[in-house]
Amino acid sequence: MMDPMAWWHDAVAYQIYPRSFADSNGDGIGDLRGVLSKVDYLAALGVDVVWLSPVYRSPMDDNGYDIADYRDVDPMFGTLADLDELIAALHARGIRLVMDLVVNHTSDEHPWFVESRDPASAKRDWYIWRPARDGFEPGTPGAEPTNAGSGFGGPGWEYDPARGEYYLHLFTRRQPDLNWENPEVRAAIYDMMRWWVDRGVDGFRMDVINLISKTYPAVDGPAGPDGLCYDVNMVANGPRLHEFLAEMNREVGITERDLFTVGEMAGVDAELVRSYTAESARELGMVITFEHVQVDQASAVKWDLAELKLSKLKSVLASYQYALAEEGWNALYLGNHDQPRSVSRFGDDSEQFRQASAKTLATTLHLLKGTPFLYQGDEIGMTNAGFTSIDQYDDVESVHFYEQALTMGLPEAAVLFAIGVKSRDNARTPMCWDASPGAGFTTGKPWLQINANHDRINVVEAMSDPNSVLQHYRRLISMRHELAVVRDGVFELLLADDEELFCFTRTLGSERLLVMANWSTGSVPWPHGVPDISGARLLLGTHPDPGDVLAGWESRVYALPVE
Ligand code: TEU
Ligand code: CA
Repeated sequence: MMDPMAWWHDAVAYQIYPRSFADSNGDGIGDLRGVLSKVDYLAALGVDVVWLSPVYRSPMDDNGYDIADYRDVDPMFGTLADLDELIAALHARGIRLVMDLVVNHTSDEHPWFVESRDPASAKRDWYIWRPARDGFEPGTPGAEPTNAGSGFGGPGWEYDPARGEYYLHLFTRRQPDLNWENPEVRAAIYDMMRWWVDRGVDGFRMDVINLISKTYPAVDGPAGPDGLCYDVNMVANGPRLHEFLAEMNREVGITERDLFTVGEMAGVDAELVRSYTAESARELGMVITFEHVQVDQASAVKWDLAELKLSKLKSVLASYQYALAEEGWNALYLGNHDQPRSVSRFGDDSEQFRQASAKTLATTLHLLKGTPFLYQGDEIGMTNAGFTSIDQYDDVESVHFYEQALTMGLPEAAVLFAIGVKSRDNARTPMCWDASPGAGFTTGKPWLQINANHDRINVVEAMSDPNSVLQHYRRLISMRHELAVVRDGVFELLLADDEELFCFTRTLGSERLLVMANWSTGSVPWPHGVPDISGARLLLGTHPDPGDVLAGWESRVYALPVE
């Protein structure tokens, strides 16, 4: 059944990183019973969908993005029965559950991979195996089949003595890439997806899904300083990607069963996203893209910091709004478990501006066309971790980078600074529920240090303040539910070159919204070049008594009078 008014067009999704959300048994690690204890909180916030980051059985080399059993819950998080209970508890509150689907790769402990290491086994072609480079002794330096780098640094190939060949791993060496060219692999994955849908899940967030069909692995790519090629475009969006996505949709019944799908895709632009999300393609519902979270880096390397230019960010976001205006759909986000905290990165996390900037970021994002994704903790304006020593970090990406950078002779202070700004651990510190020593997250020792500011920035505090970031999010979420113009209105960017103001309109028939957001700390006089607001109604604002100047980090949403 094709639905031009898909149910997720006025939905807001909330991402839970279970390890850091709520710990029910005091072992310092969040778990499913912890999530269960917070379903009323989610219902009160008003979100429609929960995306649960992986809870499958895993050796946790990449915090669960390395799966050893797709059909079981890791004991660290609980049991399948707990998950069934969570699905029921969410459904009882009208909230859908979307599972993280990590099928570009498995864990090296997955039985498929264990079997595949035997060249005589039936699963020998389930992963991407290649012999050593011509003229090289297998397992010696430089013998890797190509110079493909892993997403977390170092070679993307690992030699396996048992097999006498190399396997491809675009992430850690404990995350071997599945061979999607093999129809048996695809059938096994679709079967597993149907199993989850039959269990009651409402859709999937698909990890690095544009890597399943690879343009590679045949040749060397342009090499960086370490001789390796890290360019995702060398591997992403392979020739069979449309075919695989359409097949998955058909075989799992994604469109028929009205399932929510969001594919994560690095290395795409707005035109490509339209091709994957157009209804007629019957592939995906929407795509998590990366261009807008790369505007503050100076090269393809995320640690290579650059100043954020608002005009650049606006032009990227607007390019998706325009390209997907007629067909296709946007996933909207400023933060997740892979990105720093949005208020520290795009806003201003100082005492003076933290709340206003968190609200203004939210206003801007939630008034765009698409499905907003709210990452746990952003609704209370949680900040970056503020770690200063490598010992405080856990993330495999940060730790790898630290080791590599020091080996290459970079000064430690600069390396720690870049990690402080960009580490994924910034967003992975425990959710702050209250001001107690364990932040209401745990009664034990948390797996990652709790933010020092949790005495001020926590849910209890946010609940008691009618002007909190949390209350602002509740209003934004209900606006999306109530106003068709928020869901369907045509987007138009105003003042594209302005480096302080983010302004746009949304228009649907005779309804028109004007969003005025000051993304700077300074006061900005009301600009020329925006529609006249005499007779307009202020629907939402961050500041009391709005005047003809936009205060630092002030934002407003107006309903313009009908002509
Ligand atoms: O992330 C994919 C991805 O592109 C990451 O490499 C991302 O660019 C990086 O984390 C930014 O620093 C997905 C998951 O979201 C991530 O948590 C996993 O580690 C990765 O896939 C491998 O499964
Ligand atoms: Ca626990």
